[in-house]
Amino acid sequence: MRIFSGIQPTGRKHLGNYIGAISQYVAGQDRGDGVYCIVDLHAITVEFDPAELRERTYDTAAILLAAGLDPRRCILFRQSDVFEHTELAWLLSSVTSYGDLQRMHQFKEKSGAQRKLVSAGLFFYPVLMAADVLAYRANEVPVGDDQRQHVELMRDVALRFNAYFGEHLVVPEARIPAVGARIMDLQNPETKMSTTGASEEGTLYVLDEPALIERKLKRAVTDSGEGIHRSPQKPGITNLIDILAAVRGVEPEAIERDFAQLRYGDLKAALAAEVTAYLAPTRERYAQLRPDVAGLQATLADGAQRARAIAAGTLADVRDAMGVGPPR
Ligand code: AQP
Repeated sequence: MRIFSGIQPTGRKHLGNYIGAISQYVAGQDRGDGVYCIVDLHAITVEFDPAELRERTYDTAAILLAAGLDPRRCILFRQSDVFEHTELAWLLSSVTSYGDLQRMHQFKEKSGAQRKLVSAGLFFYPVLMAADVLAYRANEVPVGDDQRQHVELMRDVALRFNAYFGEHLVVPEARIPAVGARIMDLQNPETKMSTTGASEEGTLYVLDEPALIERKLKRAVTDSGEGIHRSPQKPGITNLIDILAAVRGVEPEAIERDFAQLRYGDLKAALAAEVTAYLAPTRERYAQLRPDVAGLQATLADGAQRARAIAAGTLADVRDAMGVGPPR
C-alpha cells in the first residue's frame, strides 16, 4: 500500500500540523510505502520571500526527520526537484472541473487574506496537489480535516481521467485522524490553528520552548461555567480535551472521565506537562539536525531520485493514454 502526503515548507510547524499530519506520516512508515513531499511549489502561490524559501524547506525537512521519518523506510523529497509534478498538473487540468475549483474553501479563505495579489497559482493549487498524489498512484493520503475537500477533488480527477482515457490512475482515500483532525487556535477556538490565519499566542509551535508552551496553554481561552466535557457551547474546553486525547493517544471520552472531578486549571497543567513531553524529543533532535544543511540536501536529493523513478512512469502512461508526444 502506498501512502503519499505533502507539507508546506515553513520552520513554524504547529501542533495541528504535528497531530493532523506529521505523526501520521511517521506511523505510516510501519503500515506501508510512504512518500512524503515538501511542497515548495505550493508555497509560491501566496506572497513569499525567495531568499527564505530554501531555508524553510530545510527547516521542514529537519522537523520531519526529527519527528521520526527515516529515509531508509520512506521517501522524503522536495516537490520542485521532481519536474514530473508540474507537467502532470497541466495534463490533469484537462479533466478538472473549473466549477469544482471555484468551490474550494481554502481558495476562498486564502484569496480573501491576500493583500497584494490573488495569484492564478492559488486557484490552481488543488490541481497541483492532485498531480502530487496521483503521480505516485497512492492509495492513502494522511491529512488533517481541512484538506478533505482537496482529496475529494483529486478523487474526481482520477475517476474522470480513468473514464476518459483508461484505468491508469489510482483513486486515493483521505486518512484523517479520528482525534485531532482539526486542532483549534487557543485564543480563538472557532478558528483552526494555522500557520497564516491564527493568532501567535493561540498557536503552539513544534519548536516552542517549554516555558512558552506552558504560557500559551495557561492563557488558552476557556468557556464560562465549569465542567470538563465537550460541547458546541464550549469550543475552548473541547479543543483542550481533543489535544490531550491526541497527545495521550486515547478517546476524548477518557479525558472527560479522568477530569470529571477536576477544574480547568488542572486540565491546563496536565496539558502543559504532556504537550511539552510530546514535542521535546522532536525539538531536541531538530537542533542537532538543522545545522547540517549538506546532509539535509543530500537526503532530499536522494529522495527526489527515488520519487522520480515512480512519478516518471505514471507521467509516461498519462502522456501515452492522452496521445501527448510521440508514441511509446
Ligand atoms: N489545525 C489543524 N489541525 C489538524 N491538522 C492540521 N493541518 C493543518 N492545520 C491543522 C494539517 O497539516 C498538514 C500540513 O499542512 P500544510 O503545512 O501543508 O499547510 P495547511 O494545510 O495550509 O496548514 P496550515 O498550517 O494551517 O497553513 P496555512 O496557514 O498556510 O493554511 C495538512 O495535512 C493539514 O491538513
